Amino acid sequence: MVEKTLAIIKPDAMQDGHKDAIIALIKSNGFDVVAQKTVTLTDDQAGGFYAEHKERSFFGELVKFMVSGPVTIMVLEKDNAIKGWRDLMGATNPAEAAEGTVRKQFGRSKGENATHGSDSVASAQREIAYFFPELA
Ligand code: 3AN
Repeated sequence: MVEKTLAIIKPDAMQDGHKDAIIALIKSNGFDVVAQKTVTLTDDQAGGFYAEHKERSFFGELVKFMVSGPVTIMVLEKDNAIKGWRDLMGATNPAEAAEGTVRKQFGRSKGENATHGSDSVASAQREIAYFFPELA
């Protein structure tokens, strides 16, 4: 089934100059980029986006990192896009991610791990509507 998912190139990968390489990898894996914008998030935007993590010990650190520089936010479309993008990103911790994955190639650490991807149909719908209300 054709699905949409939300992808974010996080501040670490943007600062390290990996944006174009990550988008090239996304496209060469058959995803259509149906929306794209580059923005610097506010504390409120980043905190609202990661609201499900607000009780976790790393929440403050995560928000601080996500507002530390520009991010590129995209909506990707493909058959089984949600799992496909999670698979292409690799494990949360780049040190544990499989060879060839985005996080293995471009992530710095478990917290600064290059990209975000929606983890379910419900998350994808919420996250796409959060940043691209016109697509919801
Ligand atoms: P994923 O992004 O692989 O779905 P989650 O949902 O466990 O991973 O975590 C959301 C985000 O929180 C991660 N992408 C990462 O940036 C950050 N994060 C997760 N675990 C840690 C941690 N132990 N320390 C700092 N940041 C973390």
